Amino acid sequence: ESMLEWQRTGFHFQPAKNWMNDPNGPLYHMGWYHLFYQYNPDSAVWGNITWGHAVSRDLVHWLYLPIAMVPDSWFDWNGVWTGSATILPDGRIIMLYTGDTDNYVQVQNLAYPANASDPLLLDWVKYARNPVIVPPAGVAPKDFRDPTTAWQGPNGTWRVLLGSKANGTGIALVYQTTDFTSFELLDGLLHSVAGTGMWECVDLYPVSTTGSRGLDTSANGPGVKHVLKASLDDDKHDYYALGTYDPVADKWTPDNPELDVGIGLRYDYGKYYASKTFYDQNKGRRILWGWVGETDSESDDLEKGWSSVQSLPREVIFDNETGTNIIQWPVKEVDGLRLNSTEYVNVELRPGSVVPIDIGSASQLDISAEFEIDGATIGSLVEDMSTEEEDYICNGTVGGSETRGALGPFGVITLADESLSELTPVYFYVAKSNGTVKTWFCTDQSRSSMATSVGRLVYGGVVPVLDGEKFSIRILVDHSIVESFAQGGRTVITARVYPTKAIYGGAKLFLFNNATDVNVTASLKIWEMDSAFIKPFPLDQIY
Ligand code: DQQ
Repeated sequence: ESMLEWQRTGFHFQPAKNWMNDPNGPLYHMGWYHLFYQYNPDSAVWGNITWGHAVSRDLVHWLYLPIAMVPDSWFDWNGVWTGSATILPDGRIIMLYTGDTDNYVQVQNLAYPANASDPLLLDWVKYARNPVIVPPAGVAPKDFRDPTTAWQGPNGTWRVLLGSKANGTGIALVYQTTDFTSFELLDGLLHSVAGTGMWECVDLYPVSTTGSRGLDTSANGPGVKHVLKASLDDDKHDYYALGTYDPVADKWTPDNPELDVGIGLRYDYGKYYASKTFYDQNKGRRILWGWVGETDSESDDLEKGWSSVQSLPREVIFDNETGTNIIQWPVKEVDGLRLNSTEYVNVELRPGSVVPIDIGSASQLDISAEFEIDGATIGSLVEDMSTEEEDYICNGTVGGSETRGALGPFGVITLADESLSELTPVYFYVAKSNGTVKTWFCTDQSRSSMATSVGRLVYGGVVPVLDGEKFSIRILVDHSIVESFAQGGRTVITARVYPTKAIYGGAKLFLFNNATDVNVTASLKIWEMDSAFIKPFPLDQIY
């Protein structure tokens, strides 16, 4: 057993061994959630990409199935790359994926279940006349990939998107089909943003502005906005924007051009990429999966024998309160792993204080915390505050938890050892600028590990805090991953951290307030989390 064994997670999806990257073709079918994923069955580094496959009743406990698709045809000889599922109104399942051909051309292929009445969808058939889409004129053969779930336009035909780039501009091309075997490229583009480079894993889906239910991918009309997401190959982050999709012109227009795709909001300000949503027709919600890679070294991954986890599946809805962002929240089934809880009410955090929260082992937790600054509201704080901190930002090497300002940072210290030689703080920092306040939500990895060659970045993004709201965080701690949601999921940060001492029973939890001018009061509830069952499906006992 590797010394690094403790880094395996308790309730995040990961294969038993070897390399994983993007989530692929998630869907719900006959009582089972299916997750496919980019998987190298031979090694803990990227290569020889197949589609790994696992199923779950509840999105929490998973059973591995045999690999669904391997590179065995000229049209995917160098890899069965990322793709998406579409469930047709008659129940048929369509899988479209990118194949890297024997000649290193990125083409789009069709696959479907050999037996659609098999709840496990064990066998997949690749359409004999693949590919169904090849790079069109003007698109480079290595810049054309990751078909989306299809949606139906008003004329009844189906549309899918593909991502690409043209002279440094990220673009989404729209194809139209009736049968999923022949496709027509529509004129113009769904959307493009200059300077954002190659768009991988684009996603387009409707969200309701009038309710909290998820929408099937073809939904449109009044009370609907569309999220467009692209994974930027150049900076390896997933960016989204809210906008309007015109299904006749096949154009998407951002609500706010200054927050367009790739230059505005991110799904996650930490380690998170190549995400994909699907509509869960079982529970009427839209669920987001994302790939959380490693930030240690490749040799560490080879020693561990595995690399990457999937984020917790998150439900996505439109934020009716701000109107400017989506909300992401772990699916409620995750709450089923909560074991014993401990509650703390009104813990006083004076400027410069660190307060231990004695809950025993802090390596598998669900933490729900609320903070108040001197009992004040955001509105009154702006009035009272004299200092201007318009330059504050937590990102890269700046704005770590030791950077002190009038109203921040304050928050939770996760995965710390007793002496605080290792620690991963998750916190707010309230900065006044031009008569308004900007609240930053941050995770500081700079002191998270005594190990060498691990990532030490500070992650952060701005989070909307409305007048009258407290500052709230939910943090899921799972050995080597800290997934944090601010203000009910308006801003999210996922960190991979590799402590050497803050492991198992050596992992502790603290609260801290490093603001210079204010007292902060914290109330929190902490659950110890059970591990999920993630193991092979006992196929031999059934078939
Ligand atoms: N990963 C796949 C590609 C996709 C990239 C290859 C994103 O299809 O563009 O493993 O991580």
